[in-house]
Amino acid sequence: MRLIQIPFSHNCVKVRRALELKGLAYETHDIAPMDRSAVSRSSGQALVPVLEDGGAGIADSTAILRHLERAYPEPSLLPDDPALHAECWLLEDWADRAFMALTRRIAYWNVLVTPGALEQLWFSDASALKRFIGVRVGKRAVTRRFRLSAGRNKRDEAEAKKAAALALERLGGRPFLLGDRLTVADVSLATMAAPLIAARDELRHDPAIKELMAWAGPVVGEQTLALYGSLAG
Ligand SMILES: N[C@@H](CCC(=O)N[C@@H](CS)C(=O)NCC(=O)O)C(=O)O
Repeated sequence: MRLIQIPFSHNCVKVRRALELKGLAYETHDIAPMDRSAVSRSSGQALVPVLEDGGAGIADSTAILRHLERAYPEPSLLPDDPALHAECWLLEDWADRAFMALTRRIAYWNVLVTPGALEQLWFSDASALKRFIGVRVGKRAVTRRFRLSAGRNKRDEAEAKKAAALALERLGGRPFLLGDRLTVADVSLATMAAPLIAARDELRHDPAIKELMAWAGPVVGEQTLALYGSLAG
């Protein structure tokens, strides 16, 4: 199995966590964020993650998790009670919709306004010249692609506080969203919320965000925490 990915992409973190929790062996092929040729060749579209598992590359993190549950059912990342499976996928989807694009914008905004952060994230291995040009082109591309602005960030931060409070209400102090073990819903919520670790101090210190990050930490793992944490500036 081969995962085509950008290591810090939260959709890729989501798939890596599912592969690890299922104990599946896999290789990774890391792409540069601005070169999507390997992704297109494998899956006919441009977004990561893409999982190659025999046939054509499978795109979309949720489609990949569904594939893994079908092809490698044990250990299961679904609740024991089959009656809860649909609810589990519903929560998995809610976590994606509520947090995915939102936390990416928030984290990228903080990266853009923190000196040196984009260099570290995208160009840590590049030559000085490549880094100099790449950062300028990259900043413009990210700002346009995700329509980033100070006003948008302000609205996003308010939305993140609301979404985090809702997630905590659903968790209700329990360790899992559903049943008594970790499921795809928890994996999705934790990984989609995780980029908030790289948000501005004021947002990170919001009580709901803090509590959600404390819950998400063990689910996303130390490496991801450290990676996002190092971008916080
Ligand atoms: N629904 C897809 C979203 C994939 C996605 O947005 N991937 C991001 C990386 S986190 C990407 O490749 N973005 C490039 C772009 O949007 O231009 C999934 O769940 O995998």
